[in-house]
Amino acid sequence: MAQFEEVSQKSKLHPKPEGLALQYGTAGFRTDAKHLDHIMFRMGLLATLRSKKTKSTIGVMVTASHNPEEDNGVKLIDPMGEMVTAVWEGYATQLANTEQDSLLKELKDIIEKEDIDMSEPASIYVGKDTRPSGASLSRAVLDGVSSLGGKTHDYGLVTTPQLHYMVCCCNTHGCYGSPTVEGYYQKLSQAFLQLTQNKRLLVDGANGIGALKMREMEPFLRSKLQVVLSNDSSSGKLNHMCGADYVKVQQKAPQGMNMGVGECCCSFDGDADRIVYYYTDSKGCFHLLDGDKIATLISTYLKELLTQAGLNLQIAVVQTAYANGSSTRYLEDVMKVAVCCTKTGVKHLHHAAQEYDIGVYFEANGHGTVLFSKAAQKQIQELVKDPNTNDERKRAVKLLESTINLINQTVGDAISDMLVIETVLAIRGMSVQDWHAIYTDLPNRQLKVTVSDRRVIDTTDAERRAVTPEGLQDAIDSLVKKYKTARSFVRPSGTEDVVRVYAEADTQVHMIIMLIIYLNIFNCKCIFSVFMCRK
Ligand code: G16
Repeated sequence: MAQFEEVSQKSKLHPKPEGLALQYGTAGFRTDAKHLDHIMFRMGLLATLRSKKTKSTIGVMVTASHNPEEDNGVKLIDPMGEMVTAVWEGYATQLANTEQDSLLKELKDIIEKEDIDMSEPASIYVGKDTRPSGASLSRAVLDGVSSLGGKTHDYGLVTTPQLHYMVCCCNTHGCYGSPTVEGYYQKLSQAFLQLTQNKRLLVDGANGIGALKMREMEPFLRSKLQVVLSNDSSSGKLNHMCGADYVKVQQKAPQGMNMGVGECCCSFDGDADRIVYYYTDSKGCFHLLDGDKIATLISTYLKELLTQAGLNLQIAVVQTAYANGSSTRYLEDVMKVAVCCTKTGVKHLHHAAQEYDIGVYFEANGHGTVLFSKAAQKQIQELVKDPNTNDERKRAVKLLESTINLINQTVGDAISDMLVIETVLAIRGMSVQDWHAIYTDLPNRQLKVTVSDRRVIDTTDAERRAVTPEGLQDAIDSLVKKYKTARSFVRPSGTEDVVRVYAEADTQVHMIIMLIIYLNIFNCKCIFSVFMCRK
């Protein structure tokens, strides 16, 4: 077939380094950008097959999100804006790792297994973040798509959530919004303007795409939100001493931000799909409001509105093992909402959240959103139109309706989440300090440790227990039982070549002792300082 002839020819321009093997990890492929050209070409091929199979537009985002600037990566986006399914993640890994001379065979195997009609058209949306390697890598994606006869729309520089949104808009034929960056700004800003009063916020753009897009969006917000942007991409390095991952892991403010006492601040990550909030008090203490606090704030607000509107919809919060124990206890015991725990990776949280009328999902690192089932949205819309609804119920249900429009339901979105948080704080008349005081986090810390092969660690129970290597979990258990409310786990990262270690305990001192013993268990180098703890 002529199509395969073209794949064969073009693939020679994107050769796979022999022996190199990469895995479709927590959020796609990620590694040093110089190893990725063949992966991009092949993901262009795979996205084209996925598009033909689903008869829908598929997204390909070239980004390594929170990783250092030298890395890059790629994520595939399914028709409704969600992450590609696990089966296709498997195909992605197979296709990425097959040697050059068996590429066509591998491609044909996928076509046969999935019974793909190759005469179907294919449409792929492509986007990239601001990494210098993004331009040539996204050209490799386009090459892959065109060699299988697919059509592309190259959006150029966009945030990851913007591309997810665009894919969903296209496949719902405009029902979710217009598939343009301007359409995204208009949808979110219109909902925001209906909901809130004038606010001021310090935003750390991580020297990434989120900063550029925030600037573009500002006119749409008509001064209702005065954004003071730092790490705005004009000079500093992407994610270097700034951004949501740095702030969350280091538990300190980013460099380059001029924070006044008590001022409300937030940080995006490198592709603007995560957000964390923070402030410094009059004693100079830094206070972090991470994904757990965000989930609590938003779910409390939604629960109140449901009660006021008289709607009987089930609301649940989805977390991961990284969720602070205090947040889980608060949600279950005080707020009485269902809480469930999944493996790390928004793809897992997203699927769990789809099981509820309203699923609020946030990883502690600030990656998350809220999903409303179709039935829940229908009930809300019907109640808005019902002439017999009294004023209090009408107000509540209208707020719910506008909040839905403010949320990017396709994936965690720093810009959308920021607008939701600002709205909730304004409507509930809360300061960032009031929000922080809802519950007190247990002292906690996350470390990255390097080991020779992180894949020797296998986990179970939503990554809360290590199955291998033998003896590791026993060592953790005997350590944890010495301290009150202590909890700890270890898991291999799916985006970096490190092992992540998490510990929390009733006091800062206990938590630090646990981590020091941990380092002995691993007998390896700690990348981040254990002692850079909060005051
Ligand atoms: C990605 C995923 C997140 C995950 C994070 C870290 O975030 O989308 O769900 O929490 O990686 O994953 P791991 O601990 O496996 O390295 P991002 O913002 O980098 O795309």
